[in-house]
Amino acid sequence: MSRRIVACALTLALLSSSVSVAGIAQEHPGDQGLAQDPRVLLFEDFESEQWRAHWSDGTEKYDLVQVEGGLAGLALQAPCVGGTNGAMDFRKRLPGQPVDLYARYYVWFELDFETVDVGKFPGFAGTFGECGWGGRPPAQGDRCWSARGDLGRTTLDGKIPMGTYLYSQEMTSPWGEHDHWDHEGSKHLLPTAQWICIETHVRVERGGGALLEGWIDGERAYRRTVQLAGADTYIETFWMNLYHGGGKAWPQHQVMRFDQVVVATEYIGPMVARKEPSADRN
Ligand SMILES: [Ca+2]
Repeated sequence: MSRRIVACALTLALLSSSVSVAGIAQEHPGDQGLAQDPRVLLFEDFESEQWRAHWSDGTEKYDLVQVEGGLAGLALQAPCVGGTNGAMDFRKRLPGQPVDLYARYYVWFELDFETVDVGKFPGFAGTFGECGWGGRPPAQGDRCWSARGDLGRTTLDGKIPMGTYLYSQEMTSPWGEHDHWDHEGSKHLLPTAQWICIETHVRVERGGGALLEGWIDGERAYRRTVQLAGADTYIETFWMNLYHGGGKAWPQHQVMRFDQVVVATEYIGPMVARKEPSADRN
């Protein structure tokens, strides 16, 4: 079989097997018990002061703040300090060299949150300390890659474009590719001052081809096949990364919040409400 036919067959197999189904979260109203689900590799609701022990690295200090408006309890607050670029950088190293994982998290931007440059957002990576981030593109056949989230510049009506920031075998510059979600619509424009559910999926084939998918509030907003890396790569980490630039710094002091972070082997989906006890007790 020619390489081209093999590549087409792989693409078809990837697309046909990605039909959206009800997520794991539907089986766990309020995300209760999700942490114990055998399909879940990481559950982080930031309710424990020991939350850093759930993660593999990173030493920066973050605030935990009390939140409301769909979510309750404590959330992680990432400080975006005007005049600087970074805001969040820690990872979960994933066990067992996985190749097919989903990550879901909730994000909240404060009301007048503004970006004036592109930026990095949470997502999966396989950088192995070698390449695939920070202007270190992979050479042909290298195993390293990253498929983090991508932030675009704030639109005139105050929304923030969501995408994938991709280091792959298909990139054409030393810096990652900004691949905005939902090229033909506007679903990828994230509003401020409300919680939004983001989910991302990476499935890597043995030859290094991959399917990338994304959902916003349970609606599919992104799907792409890509030659992600060389053969025998895998998903090394889930990277909680937040960085403004490019070259320009955060334009003002502002905050972003994260909560209900889940990494699992199946589609997770948005959190569903817990059933209230029946009022009729007769
Ligand atoms: Ca929480």
